[in-house]
Amino acid sequence: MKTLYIKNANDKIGEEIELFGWVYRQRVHGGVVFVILRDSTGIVQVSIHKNNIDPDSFNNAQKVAIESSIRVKGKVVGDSRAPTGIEIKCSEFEIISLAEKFPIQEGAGKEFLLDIRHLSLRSLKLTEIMKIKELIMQGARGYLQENDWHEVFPPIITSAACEGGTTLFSIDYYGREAYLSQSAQLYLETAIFSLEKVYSLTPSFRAEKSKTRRHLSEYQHLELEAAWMDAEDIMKVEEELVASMCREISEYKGLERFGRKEEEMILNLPLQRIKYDEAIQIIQKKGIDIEWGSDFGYEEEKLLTSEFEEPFFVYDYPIEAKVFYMKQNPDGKTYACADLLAPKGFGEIIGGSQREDDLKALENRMELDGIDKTPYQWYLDLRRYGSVVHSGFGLGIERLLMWICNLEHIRDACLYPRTISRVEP
Ligand code: NSS
Repeated sequence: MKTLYIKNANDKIGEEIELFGWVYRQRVHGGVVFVILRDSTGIVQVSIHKNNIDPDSFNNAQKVAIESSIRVKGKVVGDSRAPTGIEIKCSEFEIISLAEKFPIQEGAGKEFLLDIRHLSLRSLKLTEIMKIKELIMQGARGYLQENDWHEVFPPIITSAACEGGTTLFSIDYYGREAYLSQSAQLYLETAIFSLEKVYSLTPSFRAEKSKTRRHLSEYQHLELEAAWMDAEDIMKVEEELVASMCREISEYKGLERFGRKEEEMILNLPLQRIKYDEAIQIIQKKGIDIEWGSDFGYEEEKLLTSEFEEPFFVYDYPIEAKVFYMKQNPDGKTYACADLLAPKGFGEIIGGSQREDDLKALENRMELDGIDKTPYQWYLDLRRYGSVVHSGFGLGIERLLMWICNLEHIRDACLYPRTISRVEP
């Protein structure tokens, strides 16, 4: 049915073409109707002249409502006044489905737009964001393939918490309690004994009580886990992966609408690294009373990251700030872990660490943290049968996208944001 997309119309100047799409704008100007046609690849102006077209087509164009689906035929001409520099001089205008009055008007409120996300996601802004999301994943997959990472598909329904009990969603699993996955990490750790370098892209679920501009209850989680890599090795992987994702979109024209320049998406490796101790000092100097030992909240990260222009690592967090599975440093106070933080207030996009590979040390840490070992027997087995130095990390795709597209709120980084106050549509 459809053989040509709007983006290809640019190469067809002087030719007669047929396009299918939706009415983005329509205005009548004397004997001419101007319709801005939209499809997945962009917009183009179509002019319908009363004197050059059959009366039915002209009537259709006159009455067509925004978001109606249409078919147009016409000659492509260059026109510097048109939004994209070309115009279709229409010879046929067919309404495929006449839309009712579209409920979204200029100046519509944010909550209303979320209530009708199924319609508001047609906006040019959200369309670009979704394309950029797809492109950064292409960049990631390119890197992962080139470097021999294996994709695996871990379960979403789980029996053991990865990131602590406070953000777990529990479900009734045939009368037993099970959980929605917070992270695939523990399962990925099991897979490194056969595949060595593995990754997965899965939804992760967090029953986040905090209502900030960067917390979702469901998000896309890209996680990597590798045998024979220590904390230092995995930081290199993290920065190379993020650099590949950014490079993939650096030349993408759609970035401009978010105020991003191509060169900002070319990261200078190695990325800067600061120790947790130094990060604490920076935050304290800015007047926040934070003690050594706390993890950074939204406000602290905002202050800290406002000092930086590019993503940077904060490493060696105190044990009390992080999670039981991490490898303890010889100082006995910190973990061999690192978070990657996006600059200018955006904050954490990656959490990663070397893992505790010693059975006794891991059991000891779980006891100290008051964690019941029963549901983790399979996880502990990994330290019983051929344990190996290994590391991994998780990258929140929407967090990265939020930084890349300069988004005010993380909800615009997903099709249907799930937050503490929203599960519809
Ligand atoms: O909790 S993390 O810091 N780490 C983990 O889940 C590890 N088990 C991952 C691993 O090593 N395989 O989450 C990782 C990232 C974090 O840096 C954010 O970018 C993102 O996941 N994240 C979120 N994004 C959106 N909304 C929420 N609530 C959220 N929580 C974490």
